[in-house]
Amino acid sequence: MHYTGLVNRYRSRLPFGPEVKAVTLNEGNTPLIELVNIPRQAGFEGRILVKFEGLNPTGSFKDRGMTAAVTQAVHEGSKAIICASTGNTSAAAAAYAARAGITAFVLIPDGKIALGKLAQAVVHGAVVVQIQGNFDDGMRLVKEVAQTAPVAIVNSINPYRLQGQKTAAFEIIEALGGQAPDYHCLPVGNAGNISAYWMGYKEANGQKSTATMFGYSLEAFADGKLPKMAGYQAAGAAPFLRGGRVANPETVATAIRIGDPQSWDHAWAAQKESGGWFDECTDPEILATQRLLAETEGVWCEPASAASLCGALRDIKSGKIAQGSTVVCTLTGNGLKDPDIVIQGGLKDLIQVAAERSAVERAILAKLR
Ligand code: AN7
Repeated sequence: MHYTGLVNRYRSRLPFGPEVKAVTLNEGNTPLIELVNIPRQAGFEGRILVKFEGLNPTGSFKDRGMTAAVTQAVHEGSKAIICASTGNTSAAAAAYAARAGITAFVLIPDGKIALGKLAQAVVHGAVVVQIQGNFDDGMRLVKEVAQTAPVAIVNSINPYRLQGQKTAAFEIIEALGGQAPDYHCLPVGNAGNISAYWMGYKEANGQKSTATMFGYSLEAFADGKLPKMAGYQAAGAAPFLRGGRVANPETVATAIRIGDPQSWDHAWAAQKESGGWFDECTDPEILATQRLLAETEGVWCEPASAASLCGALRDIKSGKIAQGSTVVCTLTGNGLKDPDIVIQGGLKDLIQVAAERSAVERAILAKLR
């Protein structure tokens, strides 16, 4: 079967009738990769698996929501979409608008967006509006402008976004053979994704479908077990830890540099209903985890994404996450989007030598273990 994206694959679980034509780049169907080295090093006897959303068409989980939001916008006859973004939403909006032949307006914070993401908005032909403010300012402006301008908002306050994003939970259940994990760990910024996953897990749990998708029936997932949802924020942008809006969010993980999450209530509900929690990770912890994952497992995610594994490993160490359990961490975006952050960390294994055999041999022998 040729895979044609998540709207077609999960149409019966999405608010799209058979007549609605999907705007798709074949997003979704991302790998759930079991970590082999990190759990052993951490003395963890359970399983840690990463849902690598960085392998979506534009390199982040935003494609899941964007295929749904743009499909609906085009179905309704919209000629333009608009979003505020820390970079990934704008990249996805730009690509799906290009696909649909409509215009994307993207409001991005001045200077605080990874270069790869800015390039994506540009290359896909979006109208880029750089505002002298942060994401929260952009979000406020988008809501105001959309009251009068003929543009469809494709931020996650658009309910179709979370509908698309919930499909990641379905895929995880299928990949685990009809079961949810014990814990699901995510980075939290605007808080849409954690809300969407919780919705997906609950729907898969409650709904008895006879549809068989790629070998596993979601019907098998009827044992009532739902994961505990753990949301991790960057310490400088952690409104869920502070109990309210953070005025000047600051973090190296620019994707989650957000102080006023739009899905505040949904995310709290996910945390409370699932028996999960919120916690925070410092910038050095986030960057160290990004490196650890890349160096020991071969998986390169962007800094914001590393917050999920960072928090999970800390909670495994403390015993908050029980030994022997199955833990899924969503890696929301691809490391290639933000190479600067790695280069800034130093080129510790870059050796400069003369272009001579003996010099290269010496350099190699000195490094062989
Ligand atoms: C890599 O692109 O908000 O908690 O404007 O890009 O659902 O907001 C990005 C968010 C995590 C947080 N990881 O997800 C945007 C934007 C990455 C992200 C998040 C984002 P939410």
